Amino acid sequence: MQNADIARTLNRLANMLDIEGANAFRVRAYRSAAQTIESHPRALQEMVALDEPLTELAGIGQDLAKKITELINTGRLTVLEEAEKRLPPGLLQLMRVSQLGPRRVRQLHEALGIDNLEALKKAALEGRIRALEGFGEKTEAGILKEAERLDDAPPRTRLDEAHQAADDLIAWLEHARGAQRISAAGSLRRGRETVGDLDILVSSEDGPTIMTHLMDYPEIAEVVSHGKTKSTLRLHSGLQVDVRVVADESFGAALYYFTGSQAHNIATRKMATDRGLKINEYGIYKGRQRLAGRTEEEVLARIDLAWIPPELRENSGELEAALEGTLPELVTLDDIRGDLHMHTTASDGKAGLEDMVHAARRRGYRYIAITDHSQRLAMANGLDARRLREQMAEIDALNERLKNFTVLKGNEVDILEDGSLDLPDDVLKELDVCVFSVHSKFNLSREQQTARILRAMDNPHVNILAHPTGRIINGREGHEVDIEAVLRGAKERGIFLEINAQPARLDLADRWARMARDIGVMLAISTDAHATDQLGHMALGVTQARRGWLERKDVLNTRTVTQLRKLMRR
Ligand code: DGT
Ligand code: CA
Ligand code: CA
Ligand code: ZN
Repeated sequence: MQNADIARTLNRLANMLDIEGANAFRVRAYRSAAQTIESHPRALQEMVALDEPLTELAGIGQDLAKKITELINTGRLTVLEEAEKRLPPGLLQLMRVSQLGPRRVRQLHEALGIDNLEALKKAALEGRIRALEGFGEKTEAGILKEAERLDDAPPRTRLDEAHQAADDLIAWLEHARGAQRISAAGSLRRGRETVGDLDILVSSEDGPTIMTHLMDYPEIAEVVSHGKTKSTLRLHSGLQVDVRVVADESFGAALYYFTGSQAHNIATRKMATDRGLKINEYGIYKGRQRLAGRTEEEVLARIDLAWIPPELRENSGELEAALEGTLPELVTLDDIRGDLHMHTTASDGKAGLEDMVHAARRRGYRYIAITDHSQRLAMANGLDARRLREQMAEIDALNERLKNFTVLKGNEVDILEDGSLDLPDDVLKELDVCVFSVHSKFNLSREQQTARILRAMDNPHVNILAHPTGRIINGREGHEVDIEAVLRGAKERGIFLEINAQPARLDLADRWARMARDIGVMLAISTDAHATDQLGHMALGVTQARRGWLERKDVLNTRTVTQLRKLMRR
C-alpha cells in the first residue's frame, strides 16, 4: 500500500462524510491528513512495519494513526465501510462533476433521489434539476455537459501516481533472476499527464522465470492474464499494467514500439515501408534479414532518423524535424536554477521561509521566489500589504546572511473579478517577482474571463500568470479562457506564463506550452510548493515543458538571478 493509496482512501472518506453533513473539522482533518501523507517522503507502510509512530506527521493524532494503521495492515478502513453502508457509493462519482460540491450532492440525493452519474444525466435531460434551490437552467446545462464527459472518459491515472507505481514495480523486477534491461514504455515514458495503463518492458533470455517472479509482487490485486512473455495485472490502486519480456537483442525495437504513440508508430512504419524495410517490436528487417534492434538509436538510424525524445513522439512534427535535423534540444531538470512560486507558513504553506530556502539549496538552486497568497484568500491566510511588507523585511535580512543564493520577494496576488489586483500598486511595485492568478469566479464566459485576465496584465507590476487555465486533472476542467489571446497579450506586455508543476495541475498543458513557444512567450516552470518536499514536483513540470517542445532558452527559471531581475522589470 503506497502513500497515494492511503491518501486516496482518506479523501474518499472525507468526501463521504462531507456529503453526509458531518462535522466540518473532522472532514478537514481527513483531507489535510491525506495531503500530508501524499507528499510525505517516506512510505507509511514502511513506518508501520518499523513501528515508527505515525503521529510524527503533522496533523495526525492517535485516532487517525490507528485508522491508518488498520488500513495498512488489513487493507480495510472500518469507518469508511460504515459510511459506505449508510450512503450509496455512486454519490462519490457525483463529486467529480465540477459544479457539484458535497452540499449540492446531498441536496440532489435528498430532493431527487439522484445517487449516480447516470441518474444525474437523466434528471438534467428531463429538466428536473433547474427547479432546485440554488441551481437554475445554466447550472443544469453545465452539469449535463460534464456528466456526459465523465461518463465517456475511462479513468486515467495521474502521471505522478503512475511514476510511483512504475518505479516500485521496476525495483521489484530488478530482483528477478535473469532480468537484463528494464524500462517503462507507453504513455508514461512519453510523459503524458495521465496514463491509461502502465507498459513495462524487460529483456531476458528466460521469460517464464521473470513472470513467476512478477506474480509474487505484493501490489497485485488481480492477475488479468499470465503468459510466458506477456502478463497483465491490476494493482490495488486500480491501475492496470502490461509487462512484456523480450530478448535483449530486441530490447531497443520493443522499447521503441511500445513507447508509441500509436500515431507516431504508424508514421514510422510507413517510412520503413517506403525504404523497403519492415519495422516491428523485434527489430527492423530487410526481407528476413534483421538489421537492428538492440537500441532505439540503431533502429531509427535505419530509417534516417535521429533519436527522438519520447515526449515528442506524438506525430506532431517530430518526424519532419528529425529528418531535417531540427529537433529541439529540450530543457532538462539540470537546466533549472530556481523556483519562482512557493508558499510558506505566512499563508497556507507547511514550512517556514528558512526551511524553504534550505530545501531549495539542497536541490542545487541559486534562487527562489517566495509567493504567498494575497489578502483576498482569507481561507489560506493571505497577506495584506502590512504583512507582506513585514515578510519583505524578513527576506531582506535573510538575504544579507545568504551566500550564493537569493530569495526574491514575491507574492501570488489574486486577480479580482473585474481584473484589478488584490493588493495596492505601491506594494506590488516593491516586489521582485509578482505572480498573479485566478482563484475565484471560474464560471465567467470565455470573453469575460479573457478580458478579466488581460485587464490584470495591464497592471505594470505583474510578471508571471500562474496556473493560467485553473484546470485540475481528473477534477475540474478549468475556466474558459482564450489562451492564445492571453499569450499574445503577454507577449506585447513582457509578461510570462507558468507551467504549474503541481501533479494535479500541470497547467499550462503541453499543447498550450507549445503555443507559448511558437508565439515567443517564455514560461516559468514552478512547483507552487506548499511544503519543502513539493519542490520535487519540478521534474513533472519539466516533463510537461518538454512535451511542449520547450528548450532551455524558452524557460524563465533557467536564467541567472541577474538576468531574471532584468526580465521582471517591464
Ligand atoms: P495509454 O495507455 O492509453 O495512456 O497510452 P499508451 O500510448 O501507453 O497506449 P497502450 O498502452 O495501448 O500501448 C502502448 C504502446 O504500444 C502504444 O503507445 C503504441 C504501441 N501499440 C499498441 N498497440 C498498437 C497497435 O495496434 N499499433 C501500433 N502501431 N502500435 C501499437
Ligand atoms: Ca499504456
Ligand atoms: Ca498497454
Ligand atoms: Zn500558489
